[in-house]
Amino acid sequence: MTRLKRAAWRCTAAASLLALGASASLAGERLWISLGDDAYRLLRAAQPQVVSVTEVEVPVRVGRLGATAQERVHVVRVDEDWLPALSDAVHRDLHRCGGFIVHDSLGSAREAVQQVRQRALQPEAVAGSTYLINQQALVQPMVAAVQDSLVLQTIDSLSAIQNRYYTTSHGVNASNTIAAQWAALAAGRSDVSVSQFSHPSWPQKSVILTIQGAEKPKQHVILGGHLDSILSGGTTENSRAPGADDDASGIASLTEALRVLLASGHRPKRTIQFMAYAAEEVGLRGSSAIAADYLAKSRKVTGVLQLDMTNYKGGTKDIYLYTDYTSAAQNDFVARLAATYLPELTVSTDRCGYACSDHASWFNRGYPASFPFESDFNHHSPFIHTSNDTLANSGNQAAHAAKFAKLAVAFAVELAN
Ligand code: IPO
Ligand code: ZN
Repeated sequence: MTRLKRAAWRCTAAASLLALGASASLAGERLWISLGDDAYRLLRAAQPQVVSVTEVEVPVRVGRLGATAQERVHVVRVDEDWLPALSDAVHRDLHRCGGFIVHDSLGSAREAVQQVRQRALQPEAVAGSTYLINQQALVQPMVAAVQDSLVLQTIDSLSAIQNRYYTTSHGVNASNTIAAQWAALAAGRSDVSVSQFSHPSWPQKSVILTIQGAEKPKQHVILGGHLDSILSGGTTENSRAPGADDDASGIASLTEALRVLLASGHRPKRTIQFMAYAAEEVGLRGSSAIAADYLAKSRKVTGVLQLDMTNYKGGTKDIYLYTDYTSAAQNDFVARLAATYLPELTVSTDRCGYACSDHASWFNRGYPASFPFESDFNHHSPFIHTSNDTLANSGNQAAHAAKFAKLAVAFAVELAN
């Protein structure tokens, strides 16, 4: 990573445009990506030769009353090296999530964005669940058993790793560490298995824990977060990217939900899977590969919950449900879960933009998805993608992330029964 590049990336939009220009010479891998309008206009400003080969209008939901806005999604070919700067510039300068999705080919990119549009236009299909809430006797004690101190421990241990980038040895070890931690929680349960999903074009594996359903094993309830971290400006073997909030917090919330669920001995009707995705920061690549695999195998998915950043309480409310690229009916269910099991908490909504996190990988393929988040868009952790995304900068607490662990266990048990 040249010193010039690092310097350029730390400045204003103009500089990041400059950085985009400057990096054109250093040809990384050429990739097909899809990205939202904001990111596309910024990219074009820096790389006028970049032209979208396909664009679609996607209606996105605003708020919980069904109002919609239009978002234009583009398919372009880019130099892999440009992506971190692009994502940061969109984030910093347009206050939108610099989301982009990496695709295997132009064909799959085109197909994916057409699907996004179709997906957004078709009426909500409620997949196998009536979204009834009737498991109080099971869920109440699990919610009460959630321990903030254990959530804190997981954030502390994961963020102590040098970085969890998808191509570094530390990133590979982080995946193995989470797989071992989850396997230890599942010890003695013959109905529970842990596997690592390999990705051919990079070394970091995704981790999948499966609790086999007792009655409807072919129907899957999926709870996920991403295990990788990134340092904006470019991440190498020795970069320091603690990612305490982005997204050690989400993995910690999931791990505590998993612990109380397994400790209860409960055997769900449907199969429940906990997933720690690789390579989210570089275009939702891990979750895209897994969701594409499920679609190719026509696997039934009853619902998906994404936890990406749960521990920085920047907003006035406790839980923010994001309404774009998520399912209105399932979001309503999640809001009712919070009202039922976490009545002391306040819930609101916001919008985030295209490819904001791994829920988009499932939603864009037609699966119901929800994304409860730590804050409204303008008040999320300002430290993400820096070496300052530490537990200390989240107040050395995990009380906020523990709220999402409780919501996760309620979501898993209610939807799986
Ligand atoms: C992110 C998620 C939601 C919102 I609102 C703002 C920012 C961060 C997400 N894009 C990311 O970088 N995850 O790793
Ligand atoms: Zn991130």
